[in-house]
Amino acid sequence: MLNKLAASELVLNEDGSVYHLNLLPEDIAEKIILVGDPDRVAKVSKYFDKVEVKKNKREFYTHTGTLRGERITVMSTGIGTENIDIVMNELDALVNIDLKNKEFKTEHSALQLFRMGTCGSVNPDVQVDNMLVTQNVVGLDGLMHFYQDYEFENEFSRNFMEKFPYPKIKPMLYFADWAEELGELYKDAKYHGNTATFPGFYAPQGRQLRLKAVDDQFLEKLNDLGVTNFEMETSAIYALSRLLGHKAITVNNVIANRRRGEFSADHHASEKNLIEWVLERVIK
Ligand code: R1P
Ligand code: URA
Repeated sequence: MLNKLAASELVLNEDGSVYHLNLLPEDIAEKIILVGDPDRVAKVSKYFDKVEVKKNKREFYTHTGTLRGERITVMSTGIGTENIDIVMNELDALVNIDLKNKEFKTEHSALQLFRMGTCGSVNPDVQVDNMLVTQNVVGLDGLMHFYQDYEFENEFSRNFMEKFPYPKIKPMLYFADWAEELGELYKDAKYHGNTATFPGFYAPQGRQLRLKAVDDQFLEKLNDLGVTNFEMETSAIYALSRLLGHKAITVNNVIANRRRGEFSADHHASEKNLIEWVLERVIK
């Protein structure tokens, strides 16, 4: 068969599970909550009616069960878009590739992916401990430069590209094309914003401990370009979802307001609020 994948391309474990996620097709639901922190997985699944699957490898922890009678999965991605490359390709392989024969399935299955994360705001008026849904996202990491066929433009992206002041970085732009279908999850969020995804937490997000960042005005310039907040995964989740035919949305809890120098007074309570807020709206 022309589309049969070699052993080196789609790598499987001895039990037939996908290499990094350590999962079999029956281990995941169609609705998947993605969190960065592996410790957040059990904090989410404790709300499930029951948990049927608990598997992990490296930073990828997965629990699958039911919530109000509906099947649901929660999985940790760890930090960064390079992990999202693995998560998205292996999740897609679980539903769209016949793992035994290593052939593409003829019928496509679409997953619904909900990133439930944390972020910092670059807009002084975007307050900590509130939910922010990402409408547009700009990727300032390099991941999507390695994939073919990805071009996207809208008003936000045209303005961003025209005025972006750092010529050595080539931003990639994406958007959520189903956010409004989501009803309450979209409507009830306090903020709907433009997110920037960075390949680091310190200088890439303008933080300066003992090392200087390239530009002291970094946060202000991003905000002037229409960016509301930043974190480290959404650009890859949105872009690879569009290419692979899945639906993805990010809801981030704002835990830092960088322009005011504020951090959530109790980020554990804030995380609990995020989990309950998202679960109430993902499954009614
Ligand atoms: C950095 O502290 C991490 O927190 C944010 C960033 O995207 C990065 O992964 O998200 P999570 O809270 O989901 O991990
Ligand atoms: N996550 C980030 O990546 N940055 C922040 O400032 C807060 C959470």
